[in-house]
Amino acid sequence: MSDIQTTFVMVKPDGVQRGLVGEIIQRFERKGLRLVGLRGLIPSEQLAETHYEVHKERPFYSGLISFITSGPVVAMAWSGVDAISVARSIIGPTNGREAAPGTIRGDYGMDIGFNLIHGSDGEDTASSELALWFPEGTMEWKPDIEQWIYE
Ligand code: DAT
Ligand code: MG
Repeated sequence: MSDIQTTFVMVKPDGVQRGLVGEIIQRFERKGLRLVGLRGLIPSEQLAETHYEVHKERPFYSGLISFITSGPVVAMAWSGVDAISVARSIIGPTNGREAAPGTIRGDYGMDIGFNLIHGSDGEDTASSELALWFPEGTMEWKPDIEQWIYE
């Protein structure tokens, strides 16, 4: 077993407001990913701006920052083999109308901005986002059931 990664996933304010936190967590758990961090918070402007710094020049940036800071989010860290791409495939593409059924955005989303959930898009963003949202680190543990997840 190789390439264990940890990725940052966040249920956005629309997902929390719509009562989808449990449903979303369940999809990651059932897939076999390991929950190593979980935190609920209303993000500060500074946190949101750092998180979305790469989009600073985009026309949707200020709307994105007001959306993300508008209410509670649930920040999570998930580990597993290739966890970054596995999480992105559970989440689906950015626009909910284009995302395939079976993905979170495809099953619950109709919009590009209100798209319920964030997932890191690569190793560099995963490590910077984890450091940003989990400054005290994540949980080191190995579930007993993992002997039945990976051969
Ligand atoms: P993703 O969240 O799929 O990685 P992204 O990194 O390109 O997508 O964009 C970050 C977020 O910004 C995205 O989840 C929703 C918002 N966003 C992206 N493109 C947008 C657009 N054209 N109009 C409005 N919001 C947009
Ligand atoms: Mg992105």
